[in-house]
Amino acid sequence: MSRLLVVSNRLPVTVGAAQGEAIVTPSMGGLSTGLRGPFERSQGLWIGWPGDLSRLDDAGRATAMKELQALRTLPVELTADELRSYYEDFANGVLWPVFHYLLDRIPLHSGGWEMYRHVNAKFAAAVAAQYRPGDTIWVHDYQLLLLPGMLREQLPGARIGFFLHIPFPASEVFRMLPWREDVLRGMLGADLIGFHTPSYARNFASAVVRLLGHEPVVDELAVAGRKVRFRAFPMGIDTETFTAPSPPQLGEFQPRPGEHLLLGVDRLDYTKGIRRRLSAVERVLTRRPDLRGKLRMLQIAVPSRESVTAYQDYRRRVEEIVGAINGRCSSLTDAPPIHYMYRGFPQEQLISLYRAASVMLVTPTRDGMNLVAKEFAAARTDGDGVLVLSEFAGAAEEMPEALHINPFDVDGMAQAIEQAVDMAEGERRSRMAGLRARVLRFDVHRWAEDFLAALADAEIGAPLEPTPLLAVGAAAEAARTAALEGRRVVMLLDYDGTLVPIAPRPELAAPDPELLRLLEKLSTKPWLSVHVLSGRPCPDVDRWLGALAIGLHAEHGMYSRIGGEWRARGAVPEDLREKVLATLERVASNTPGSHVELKAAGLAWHYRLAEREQGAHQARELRLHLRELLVGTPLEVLLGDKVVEVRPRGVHKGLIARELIRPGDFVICVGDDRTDEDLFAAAPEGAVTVKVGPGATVANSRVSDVAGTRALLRALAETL
Ligand code: ADQ
Repeated sequence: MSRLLVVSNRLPVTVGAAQGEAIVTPSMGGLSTGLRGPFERSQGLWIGWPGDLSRLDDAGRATAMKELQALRTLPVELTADELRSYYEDFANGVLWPVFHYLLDRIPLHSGGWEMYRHVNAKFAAAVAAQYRPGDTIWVHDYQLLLLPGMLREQLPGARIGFFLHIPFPASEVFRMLPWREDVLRGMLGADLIGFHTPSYARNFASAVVRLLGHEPVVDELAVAGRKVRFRAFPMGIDTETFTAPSPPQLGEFQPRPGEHLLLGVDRLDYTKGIRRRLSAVERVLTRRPDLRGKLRMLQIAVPSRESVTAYQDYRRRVEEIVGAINGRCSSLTDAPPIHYMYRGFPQEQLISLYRAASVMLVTPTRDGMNLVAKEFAAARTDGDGVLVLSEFAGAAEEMPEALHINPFDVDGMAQAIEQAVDMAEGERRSRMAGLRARVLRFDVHRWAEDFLAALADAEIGAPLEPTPLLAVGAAAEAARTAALEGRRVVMLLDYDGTLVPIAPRPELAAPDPELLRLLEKLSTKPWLSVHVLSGRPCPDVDRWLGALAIGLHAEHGMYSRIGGEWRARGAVPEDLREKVLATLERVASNTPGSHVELKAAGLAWHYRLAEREQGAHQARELRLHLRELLVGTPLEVLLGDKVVEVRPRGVHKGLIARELIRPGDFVICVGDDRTDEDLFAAAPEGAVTVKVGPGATVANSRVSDVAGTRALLRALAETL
């Protein structure tokens, strides 16, 4: 089994000091519980920040390090400056609010980016130093978004997974981030990217296509010749802990007969919707005098990020609202309805409270998943209790039996609380049964196994055998030898992107004098047969290259001119042409920046200048629509680089190549896009096939751009 290297901002340990002695205790969060199995089985290593060790003296430090090592954890120590800038200012001050849609919380001067990058690089160095070939690296969360990309550079062949524990926002929101492209590139260093819900995965795909132009196919992206998969892996909880029987530890919170306990359990965070929740409870008390004295709300808030100003402010405002509501709703006969506690609770007490509550209120304005909702359901071994759940928590997508609320609609939330309190036992039990079945089945162990299994299946990082660069001199020499042996040398060349650079508008890609001179010179060699195979219509090819004595092929081979007149291989029947044209024109008018091209034998819709996501989306829809329209006709749909084409079936560059090549020929094929792959596939054994630019290919060599093709032409022109 592959050794697991887990990387997270924080190590799952607490380093304390008692009587000058360092004590390291494992802290059992959801993540470490879920990973325990694979971590132990693979003798893994956990890399992360151990907390502040500055209070320890030298001896204490040495003990702490030894204990950390015994737990197979590797500390990445951070200075106070690094921590403040990377963790507080950037991760929690900028990324956290943006990813939770809280745009008004983004500071005017968002500092910390440089330090964020620096600390991510520090983590990368720590991981790279531990890495052994065959290891599996699993990076966690928004503090380390750049880490997968940095690791990919240092360890091209490593198996890297990344999981985001918070939402991935809509691309409209994500693109407000000034460092958005760097963040995406960082994430794309992974082989597998996991999110809590399918909608976060969709948001991510949309950001990638809009900002970087990589078009996803279902759950996969092609990035610099690598495959990156992305999909939802909804995180679960350790159900065993929450279902185990335990004696109630409720003290004065034991509900009296006829009393309803409403419960809120959160990290004190402004995304958790605590203030609106409390207002909703007040509204219930005002609207329903019959519930006064029978409704108690217990709000537990565990301290979090206390050194961040926004959290200090939020705490003050929560405490103010608790005071205000209690002031308004208490009387000599009725105790204050809201009990608020600002501290962490031992898990057994939390479980007792989950079991005693009539209604659990989980009302975040945004939450990646929210495990409290799942813990509540798991703890209800009695099958009773009602969950009121925000539709903006990731958990809502998996928990349809909860009462869903919009946390911004305080009135609606109050109605849901009333509905929960009044709900008949039968309905409560049937809803809870549905919730529990799913929570118990998809627990945190299953989550970790599913992710790691998908990561084990992923095609690893860098392509194992990258296409080698073309050795121009050797290729020219091989051609010369073949010619001396009396063999014919056949060159099949694509035009746009191969002989000339891609131009923003098709009419701007005319050949330059150097290219014409080279082709001219090659055309005079008796042992050489040169052909240009283009996707362009005849008039373009004829106007630009018609004066040369070489073979010309337009519209991917629909038209050919070999030493005489242009000859057609087929045409689109008139009635179909009209139908297809109407469809393409409708799409073009709905997609600014795109246009329809009428070719002699086909029709094409180009979208290179359209907004990327819309272009890609329309291309997908158009392809599906056209395929349906063209079933049973002699036409087919062809996808090129930012173009969708309709043309007679079966005519492609590969077909032309097979017509042109005779046994014994020495063949050279050069091309840059998808249609040229047919050409490469048709080339005989021993041929020199050259892909221009990046991307997957069946060609046996590669040049990086048009200059590479020109170098080959020059070498051949000069060789003989
Ligand atoms: P959090 O924002 O911390 O996690 P959540 O998923 O609810 O949110 O997890 C909170 C955990 O803290 C729960 O296990 C809960 O029991 C515990 N807890 C809360 N209040 C407590 C208290 N007073 N005392 C003791 N324990 C308390 C982030 C994301 C979430 C995502 C998780 C996991 O923000 O959306 O679900 O990571 O990926």
